[in-house]
Formats: sequence, structure tokens, C-alpha cells
Amino acid sequence: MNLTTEHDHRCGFVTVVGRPNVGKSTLVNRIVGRKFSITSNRPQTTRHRILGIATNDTSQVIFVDTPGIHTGHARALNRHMNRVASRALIGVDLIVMVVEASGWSFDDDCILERISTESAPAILALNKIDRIKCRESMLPVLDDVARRYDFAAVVPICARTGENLNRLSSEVESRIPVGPSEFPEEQFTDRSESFLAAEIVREKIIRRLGQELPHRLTVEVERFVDGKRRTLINVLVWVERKQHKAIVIGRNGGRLKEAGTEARLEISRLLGRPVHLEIWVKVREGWSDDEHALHGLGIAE
Ligand SMILES: Nc1nc2c(ncn2[C@@H]2O[C@H](COP(=O)(O)OP(=O)(O)O)[C@@H](O)[C@H]2O)c(=O)[nH]1
Ligand SMILES: [Mg+2]
Repeated sequence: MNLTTEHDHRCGFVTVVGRPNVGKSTLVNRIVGRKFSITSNRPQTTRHRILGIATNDTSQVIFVDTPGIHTGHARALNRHMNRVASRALIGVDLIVMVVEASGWSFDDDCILERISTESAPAILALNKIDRIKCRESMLPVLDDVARRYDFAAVVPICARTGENLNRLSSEVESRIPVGPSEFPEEQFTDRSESFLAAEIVREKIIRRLGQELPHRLTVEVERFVDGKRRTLINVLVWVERKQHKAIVIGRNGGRLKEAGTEARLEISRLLGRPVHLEIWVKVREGWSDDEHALHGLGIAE
């Protein structure tokens, strides 16, 4: 039985921040229950501010997934991502800061400094507890973080397996304002199908690249049309150098073919219909350091 009345339904914006690679996108995908934000073990995977909307009977939590805040980088792409992350903090109801449970770092301090200038309360999520062999060893870490900042709550979690995410969700729900939902119940992101398709292609490619190629690779949807039997999608992958193009494509085109197959299956699952996907790799020199090119590719907003 649903006992919630209009008077105690809650809805709020919650920004998730943390340094690159701590598991922000994995966490929000898990809570939302749909994959709307791509993940990889490389920094700079998330480049945009993306909403992930988790709706249940009693609340709607609108998560703002952000690129990690980078310190000490001067490239236009990094500057852009810091601006995106920083702007996403303004006017939100709650902040979730994600750090790795294995320990606090200097970059975490920089992010904390940024958070402390906001009036919204912050919850600390200590992620990747699956990597901690002995749970007792968490106690000094919990002690240490409690002294660093007046967090509204500190919750150890494992975003990968979902461990303790219920507890994090209830801490979040209890701290957002009472009010009606902002988005329809079935909506899980603010992004278009075409944007999600491009991101899935980017994820499949960068996950195959290991440390070979820096993240100066971007993806653009050239065509996205619903045909009679399937959706036709043409994607351009931009890299900075000819050698990078060869790396992305792989020997005999094998690497790109694998990435394409995996992307096609995932996009098709997401859209709920068959997909025909074509991917072309092109070279545009110096784009990640060029604000003008960032606009051209739709990265800077
Ligand atoms: N072992 C472990 N790995 C995780 C966990 N959460 C995320 N990861 C991994 O950490 C990497 C970075 O995750 P991602 O969500 O892209 O991080 P983001 O840059 O903060 O958004 C990926 O390889 C994830 O699979 C976790 O709870 N445990
Ligand atoms: Mg991310």
C-alpha cells in the first residue's frame, strides 16, 4: 500500500562529484537502474553534465553526474570539464562526494575545498569497499574523514555490486526537499537517444584502448533515423592524429569491429529495436586544445 501523500513526496537535484575514476557514473547508473552514463577505468570518461533520474513511490532524485574535477591540467578539454563540474554544484539541494575507501588524496582535498563554498549539505560515499580485505581497517578512515568536513552522512558503498546503496539512497531521499516530481515517472535521463548512442560507441572504443591513446577522442552522430525495420545510425569518431586512427581501428579493423558490434547490441537493447550502426574514424588535429573545435563538436555547451 502506498501511504505517501502529496505532502511528503520529495524531489531534488543531487550533484555527484569526485576526482576522475572514483566510480561516480557507476554509482549513479546503479541507483537509477539504467545505464545513462558511460564508465571506464580511464579518467575523462564523462565529459558532460548528465542527469540520471531515479523515481520511486515516495521520491524523485535527479542526480547530476559530472566529469571528475581535474587538478593541474591546462588543456581546453580539462578546463571545460572543470567548468562543467563546478557549475553543476550551483543551486543543487544536496552534494554526494565520492572518494575511494582505500584512502584520502590531495585531489580529494581540492574538491572538498570547492564543496565547502556551497551551502548545500554533502554526503560522503566511500566507494569500492569490495577492494578492502579487512572491514575493520575502514574504522580509522571513517574517523579521518569525519574530521575533515561536517558531512551530513558518511556511507561506505560498493557501486559495482550495489552493496549498501539502499542506505545511501535513503540518506539522500531524507535530505531533499518535499515537492512534486519534475520529470515523468518513466524518464531516466535528460539526454536524447542519439546522445546516448554516441556515448556508448565512445565507451566501447576507449575501453579497448588501454593506455595506448589519451582521451583525445570524441564521437559525433551524423545520422540517426528510424527506418522501417531498424534504426540507422552513422557515427564519426574524431581523433587528433593519423597514428591514433590506426590504433582505434586496430589490425585489419578488428578492434573497431569488436567495439562496433558491442555498441550496436547495447544501443539496440537501450532503444528496444534493431540497429544498423556505421562507424567512421577521422582525424582532426589538436581538437582537444581548441575551444572553437569543442564547440563545433558539441562538447562545450
Ligand atoms: N572494484 C570496484 N571498482 C569500481 C567500483 N565502482 C566503480 N568501479 C570501477 O572504477 C572505474 C571508474 O568508474 P566510473 O564510474 O567511470 O568513474 P567516474 O570517472 O568517477 O565516473 C570503472 O572501471 C568502474 O568499473 C566499485 O565499487 N568497486
Ligand atoms: Mg563518470
